[in-house]
Amino acid sequence: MHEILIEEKILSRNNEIASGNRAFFKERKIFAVNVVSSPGAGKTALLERAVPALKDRVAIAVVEGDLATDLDAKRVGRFGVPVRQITTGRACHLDAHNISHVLPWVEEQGAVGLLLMENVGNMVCPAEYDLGEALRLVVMSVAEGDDKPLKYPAIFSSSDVLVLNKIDLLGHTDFDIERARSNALRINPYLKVFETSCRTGEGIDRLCAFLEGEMIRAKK
Ligand SMILES: Nc1nc2c(ncn2[C@@H]2O[C@H](COP(=O)(O)OP(=O)(O)OP(=O)(O)O)[C@@H](O)[C@H]2O)c(=O)[nH]1
Ligand SMILES: [Mg+2]
Repeated sequence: MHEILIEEKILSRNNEIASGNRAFFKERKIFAVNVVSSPGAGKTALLERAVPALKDRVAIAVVEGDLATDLDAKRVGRFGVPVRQITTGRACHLDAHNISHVLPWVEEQGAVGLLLMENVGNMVCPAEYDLGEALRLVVMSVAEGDDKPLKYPAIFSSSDVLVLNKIDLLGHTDFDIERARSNALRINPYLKVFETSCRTGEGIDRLCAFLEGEMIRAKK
């Protein structure tokens, strides 16, 4: 009982801070995206594709969340955009408080139009923590099994976009892409679903065009 009350208190405090982050982004016309997935589904690989595709059209900044290391920040930093690493230690997710601490850094980067926030690899905890994002994008790779939306519904029901990644590996797995899509849409019929391969680049243009469209729509 005590545990439930403490958790509710933590989440409601998180929601308050997330509202502040959201107001910060709105005021400055920054489109903030929270990228979530299990470890290794391809969040960083997706940023490595999306950043070069979009960076000449919009000023991008990136926040990388990991338990340890700045390996992902280094990978994305190669594309010449500002990247800030948050190491969470033992915390299995980013929270709104983490993000509130990097807002002054975001401000220092000038007129950022797109803030990409890569969450800690985890299909459970990040679902509960609003960061103040405009859009939540969940990545699921074809190596994980097409039943995952049914088994981890919260991350799918709280997301706006589902990216089915590593489609270049489809022939090597028993993953049924149509079953994955229908399982995800059963949990959340509003999900926009994209198929990508960060290895070959397939599907990246479509996803980036969609993100650009959403950015423009949010500015209006
Ligand atoms: N074949 C194939 N491999 C991919 C694809 N996308 C990512 N990978 C590989 O999958 C591995 C994990 O990718 P990452 O981008 O590091 O995954 P992540 O979700 O950022 O992982 P964490 O940050 O640890 O949670 C790497 O070896 C990538 O090269 C893809 O579309 N196809
Ligand atoms: Mg990563």
